[in-house]
Amino acid sequence: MKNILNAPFVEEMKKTTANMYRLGWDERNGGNISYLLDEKEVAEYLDLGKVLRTIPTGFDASPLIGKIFIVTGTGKYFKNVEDDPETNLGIIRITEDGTTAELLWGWKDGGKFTSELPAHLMSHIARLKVEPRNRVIMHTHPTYTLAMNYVHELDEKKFTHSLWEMCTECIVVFPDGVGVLPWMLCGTAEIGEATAKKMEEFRLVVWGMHGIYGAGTTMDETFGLIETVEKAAQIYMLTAHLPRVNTIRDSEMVELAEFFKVKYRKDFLNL
Ligand code: 2HA
Ligand code: ZN
Repeated sequence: MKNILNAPFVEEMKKTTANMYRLGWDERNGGNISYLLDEKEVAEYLDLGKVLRTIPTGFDASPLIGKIFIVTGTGKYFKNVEDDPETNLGIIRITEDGTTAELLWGWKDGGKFTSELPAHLMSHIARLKVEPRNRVIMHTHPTYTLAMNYVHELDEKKFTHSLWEMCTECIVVFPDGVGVLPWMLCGTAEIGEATAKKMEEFRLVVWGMHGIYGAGTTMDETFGLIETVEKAAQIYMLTAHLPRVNTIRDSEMVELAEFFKVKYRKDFLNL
């Protein structure tokens, strides 16, 4: 059996959480990540017959029965994952009843998965239906994206359009746009269901005045999506109070989308 602390998926979780913490997006216990793993790969590091504990999830995730995820822990700080992954992360498998998680590794202090597990697993279910290669769901509190929530209408067409105007690459990186939810109570099945519904259409979902969710086939893709939104939001916040002299026009966004051959939300442009 290989040492799990050297597993590529543990390394990716360590690097990503450390990076996000350093960017200032994940204060205290803010943010959470879930990553769908390949069973054969996990079996190189763990005895899959050995269950440390079972933890009820409180909701039905039947489409994910048997699936294995590495997940950040509730109350755990991104800041601390790198130095102590076995306390701050856990590897879980969804059992046959669909409502229980078997702990295969981690949370060695008795901890458990993120309070946002409903939003994560429901989003995995939704994304896998439209993109069978989806692996990662990431939630974080990026500073400028959050700031923009307070000064910009929380309307998904207008919000996406403002972001697309801020960087030339935006419409190419997230041509499917950004879904937006109003402020809602977090940690509940309700916000999980609302997020998953948006995830049928979008890989990015803003939680009004809270943060953002991203979905992708790899850690890099998912992080890259959120990073690009955050960069655009930063430019927006640096310029929102100044007279706008220049902008990227809608006709130019069409040129970009067509040149890079991306399927974009035409209805989010004002053509
Ligand atoms: O896990 O970010 O949304 C802490 C949070 C809750
Ligand atoms: Zn949050």
